[in-house]
Amino acid sequence: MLLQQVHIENFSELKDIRIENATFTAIEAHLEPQAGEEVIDLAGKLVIPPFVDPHVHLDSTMTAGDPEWNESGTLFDGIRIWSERKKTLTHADVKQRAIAALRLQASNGLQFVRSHVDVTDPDLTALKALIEVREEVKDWMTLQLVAFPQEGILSFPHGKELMIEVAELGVDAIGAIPHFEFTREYSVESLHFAFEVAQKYNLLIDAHTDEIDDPASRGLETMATLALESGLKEKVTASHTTAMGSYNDAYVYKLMRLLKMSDINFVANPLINMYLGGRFDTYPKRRGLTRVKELDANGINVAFGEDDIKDPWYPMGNGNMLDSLHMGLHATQIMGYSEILNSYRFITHNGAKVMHVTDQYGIEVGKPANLLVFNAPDFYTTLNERDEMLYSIHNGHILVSTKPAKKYLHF
Ligand code: 17E
Ligand code: FE2
Repeated sequence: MLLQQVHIENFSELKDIRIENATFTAIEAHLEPQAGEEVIDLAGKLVIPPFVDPHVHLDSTMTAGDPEWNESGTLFDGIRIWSERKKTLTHADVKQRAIAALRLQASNGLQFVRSHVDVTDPDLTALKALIEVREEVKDWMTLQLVAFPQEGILSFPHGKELMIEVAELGVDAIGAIPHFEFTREYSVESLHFAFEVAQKYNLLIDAHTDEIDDPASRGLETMATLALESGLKEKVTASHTTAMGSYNDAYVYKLMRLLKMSDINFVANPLINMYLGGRFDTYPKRRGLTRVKELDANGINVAFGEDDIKDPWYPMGNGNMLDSLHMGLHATQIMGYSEILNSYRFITHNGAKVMHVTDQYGIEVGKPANLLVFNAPDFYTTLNERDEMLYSIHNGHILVSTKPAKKYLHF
């Protein structure tokens, strides 16, 4: 296949891209079509690598309103409502909803997704279903699963045993929820335990960390210290870290040195952080996001996730990473022109780094032929105008194509 005349990642000069045997084989200013080669003339369209969602919950997706809507909009009501819905989960129910959400995500250009899966369930219904889903979708979606102890490791009956059981069942990453544990001591111990399990089973770590507007919630410093001292470093991801939006500047100054030394990744979930955050404030009202701009300026990897698609923690969600990004740029004020132009990295390259898939990711000769084409010349225009995704190409095959709708003005 030959894609003609595209702007790769906003690059002003136009390039042709050749794909053979599921791989990029040439990227040049001009390539002559070969006999029998499929040619797509893209005349000045934007090409970027596929979208990555490094943080979503596919076990709870599409359950919003069942058994009740989260009317308060707090994290804690979300956990309460989900713990009711969890009692009625079946294998088929989880698979059907998860695959529907993944198809929606794929239709919007996602090719890499990391799902947290609640494992505070003695039957592990959701995890067993999602392990099957991971296999069933692998031709069109790279899916990673995180063992997420929603109700705590130390604070849930047999929480530690469950984490070991799921490590043996075959997850990609170990999670934790330090801010939800009963005490600070449990919080610290849960993180030590998560690191021990990850090391023993050679897994990545991705913990919901300090997802609370409480400046005293300091799981992050423990995570970063363990990452540094264990050597797990960039295999570790701190998700949410919204308490950092409430930490004082003197503490963050000190913390930043440790964060840089630790090489850990961050995932912010702008839609959900804005929705759940600040719920106990009157005014001034906090935005509930971590310090994305400052972390990024310090060279620390930050990606954006979608977190929820219609579940007890968020009534909306459509599987489109452009929504997360749009909200994230506003909430963190990363909105200089070149910042907007280059902001696709929060939902592409930075997420690929979180998921440890960079060896198979990016538009370079020799890499798997995965890319998106948008109906605009650059990413600033794409994000602002929500121009159509014309193609999602995966391993050299067209996974999704879109015919732009035509609008008529009758005046
Ligand atoms: N569970 C949790 O603890 N936090 C979240 N943001 C979601 C589930 C979605
Ligand atoms: Fe989450």
